[in-house]
Amino acid sequence: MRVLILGGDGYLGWPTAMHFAKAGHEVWAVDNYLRRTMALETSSEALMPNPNLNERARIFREIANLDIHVRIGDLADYDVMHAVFSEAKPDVIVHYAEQPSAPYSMIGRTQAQLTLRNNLNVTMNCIWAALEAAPESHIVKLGTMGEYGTPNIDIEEGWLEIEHKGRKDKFLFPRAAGSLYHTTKVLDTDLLWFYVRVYGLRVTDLMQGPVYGLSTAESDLDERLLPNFHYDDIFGTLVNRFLVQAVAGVPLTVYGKGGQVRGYLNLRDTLQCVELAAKSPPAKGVLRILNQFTETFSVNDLAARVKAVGDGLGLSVAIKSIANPRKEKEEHYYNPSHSGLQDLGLKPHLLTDDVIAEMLNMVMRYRDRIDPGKIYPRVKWNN
Ligand code: USQ
Repeated sequence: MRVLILGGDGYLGWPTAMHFAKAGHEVWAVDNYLRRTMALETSSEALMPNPNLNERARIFREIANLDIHVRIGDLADYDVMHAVFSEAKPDVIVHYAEQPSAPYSMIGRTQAQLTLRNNLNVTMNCIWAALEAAPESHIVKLGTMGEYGTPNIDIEEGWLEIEHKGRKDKFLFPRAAGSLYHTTKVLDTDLLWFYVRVYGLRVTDLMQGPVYGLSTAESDLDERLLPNFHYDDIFGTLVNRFLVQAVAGVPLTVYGKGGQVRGYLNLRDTLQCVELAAKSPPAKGVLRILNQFTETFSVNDLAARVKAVGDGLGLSVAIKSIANPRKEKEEHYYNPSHSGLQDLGLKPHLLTDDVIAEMLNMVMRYRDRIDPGKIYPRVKWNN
C-alpha cells in the first residue's frame, strides 16, 4: 500500500511510519512540528532526545535500509495537503495531525482556538484532498474514546440503535466530551460522517484510549528512533507520567478520588490496530468506527500497579491524591465494547507486571533527564 501519515513526527506518527515501512509499504510522513513547538512553549519537553523527522528518516534508512519520504509542512493549509496527496497518491491516509492534548486546549482562549482551527482544518483538508486527489483512498482517522465521555450506559462501537415511539433507527452513539480537545474529535467525526454520507468517502474512525509505552519493535533497533515520550502534565498520558514519577521519587499524582476509568493500550497495539484497519478498508460510503483499547483501569488501579512493581524494583513509590484540575466524574460506570479490532485479528500486549517493570527500567536509564518541575498540573478546567 501507499501510506500517507499526517502527523508523522508525533508520539504515534513516527512509530507508525517505521512500522508500515518495515511491513513493506511505501510511506510518506508529513508534519509541521506543531507539537514540538507547543512543548517548547509550555516547557514540556520529552524525556529522551528525539532527532527531527528528516534526521529520524535518515537514521532509519541507515539502520533498516528502508525509506520514509518526509515532507515538512502545515496540513491546515490546503495547498500543502493537496500537494502531498498528489505526490503520494495514497491508498491509505493515517490522520494523526491534530493538537493532541486535552490540558493544552484548556489553557485559555488562544489555545482553545488553535486546537479548534488546527484540528478541524486539517480534517477538512484531508477530506477534500481525498475527494479531489485520491477518491478511492481510505482515511484512517484517529479519534478518541473521550468522544463518548463516561455515560451511565454501556458504550457501543460508534453507533446506537434507538427505538423511539415505536420506530427504530441507528445513530452515532451520543457524545459528551470532557475537554475542548476531545470536542474537536467529536466535530471531526461529524464532518467525516457528513462526507461519507453525501460524497461516498471511505473512513475508519478509531476511538482510542490513553496510550502508554516507550518503545516499539522498530525503535528497539536504535535509541535515536524512540517515540517522543512526554511525562509532563500537558502532553504526558497517565501511565507514562506514573512511570516517570515512580522513578523520580515523586508521589503518583492521582487526580481527585481516582475512580476515573478509561480504556488503555500499549503503543505497540496502536500500531497493530492501525495496520489492521488499513488492511481491511470499509466500502465507499461507510463510516466504520472501532473502539481502540485493550483493557480498562481506574487511576487508582494504575497507581497501585505501578507502585507494586516499582517497590519490587526498590523504588519505594508513594501515591498521593491531589485536587483534580479537571472537570470529570471521579466515580462512574464504564463499560465500552471493543470487539471490532479483535475480530480483525488484534493480539493485545497487556499491561502485565513484566511490562511495567520493563518500562520502569527503561525510564531509569534516562533518570538524569527527568525534570520534577514538569509533573504537577498547571492547567485547570474552567479556571
Ligand atoms: N489523571 C490523573 N493524574 C495524572 C494525569 C491524569 O489522575 O497525573 C487522570 C485524568 O484526570 C483522566 C485520566 O487520568 O481521568 C486519563 O488522563 P490522560 O491525561 O492519560 O488522558 P487524556 O487527557 O484524556 O488524553 C489522552 C491523550 C489524548 C487521547 C485520550 C484518550 O492525550 O490524545 O485522546 O488520552 S481518552 O482519555 O480515552 O479520551
